[in-house]
Amino acid sequence: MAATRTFSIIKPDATRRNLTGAITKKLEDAGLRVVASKRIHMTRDQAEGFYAVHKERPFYNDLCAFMTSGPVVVQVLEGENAVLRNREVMGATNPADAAEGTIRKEFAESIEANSVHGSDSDENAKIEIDFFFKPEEIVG
Ligand code: IDP
Ligand code: MG
Repeated sequence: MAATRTFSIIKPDATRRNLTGAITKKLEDAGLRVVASKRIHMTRDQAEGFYAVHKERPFYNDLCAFMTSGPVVVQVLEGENAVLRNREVMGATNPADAAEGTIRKEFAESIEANSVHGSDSDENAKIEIDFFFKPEEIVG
């Protein structure tokens, strides 16, 4: 099967605790390859645009505040079945429900500060990659 791509964010709770390398190692050990990566401080506009699908959810404002509270690392990951593979290694949204060995089980602080984002479909992966990366920034 051909490799596909997904989009990942290492969130502010994780960069604050210097976990960029530890989380990236988990992604790599899961068979994913980092083909683009940059550390940025998201603007409020970027956070609101990125999470627009959650606009009506009660946690939307807090989530946008959290995602702009410190640096994040946005990444493009490549591998077989990349979206699903990444969702598996991330673990459940709420770390209390996350399986052993997953990133969120090991590192997340709370349902909000849950250390990583990962696209939930191939279609959204493309939209999210395009939101943060120019084609020439991705080197497979
Ligand atoms: P996902 O990140 O596992 O795909 P989503 O439902 O897409 O989960 O939610 C996006 C992000 O919003 C979560 O990763 C988390 O940071 C935050 N979030 C989700 N549900 C809650 C909640 O009930 N309270 C606070 N924050 C939440
Ligand atoms: Mg989601």
